[in-house]
Amino acid sequence: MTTVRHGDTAIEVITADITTLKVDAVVNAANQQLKGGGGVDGAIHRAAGKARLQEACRAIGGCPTGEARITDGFDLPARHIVHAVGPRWKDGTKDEDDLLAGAYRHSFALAAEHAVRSIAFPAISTGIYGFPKDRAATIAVSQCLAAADSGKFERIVLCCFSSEDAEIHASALTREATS
Ligand code: AR6
Repeated sequence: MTTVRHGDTAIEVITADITTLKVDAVVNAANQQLKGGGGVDGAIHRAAGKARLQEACRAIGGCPTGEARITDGFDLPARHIVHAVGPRWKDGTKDEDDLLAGAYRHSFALAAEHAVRSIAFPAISTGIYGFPKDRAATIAVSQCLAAADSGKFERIVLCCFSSEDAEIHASALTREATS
């Protein structure tokens, strides 16, 4: 685990299954339809309880790429799920960077509105959506540092699913936090 303190916020990089984390909110790498899918989305839907989470998502209706929506956490240890829709990677000229930054920024804004003090993110867009991992990690870390500057969060967790991903995020975090 790598932890960097930034103001009053601890930013951590860990390797874990995000569905097990005891934080106020976990972020889901969702799709525009909020319908559930594979990857971390499937894991979150299974662990939260498919029927109730799907019903809550259906009531919301959908979410544009680069934004986020919030539901209850249902059977998760987390109180809330923030459903963030990252971009599909195309060639880097289709606004992918800004859309990914937007997914993080909207997630933090929604979380703050719901008095969330601790929040965990998966590496949005870097699985099925194919966003290059280093580039995505730099964007994720920049948004975490900006959110830490707001003073609204005690703990921000970048929850990686492999030690290789954790190394990528840890080096982005130490680099960006000291630059
Ligand atoms: N805990 C933490 N991270 C995980 C977990 C888990 N349980 N499972 C996977 N990851 P992906 P995307 C990591 O593909 O690229 C879905 O079908 C995974 O290793 O889940 O944003 C949605 O419905 C990777 O690092 O999300 C969308 O259609 C990261 O989570 C689409 O996939 C994100 O990979 C979204 O694709």
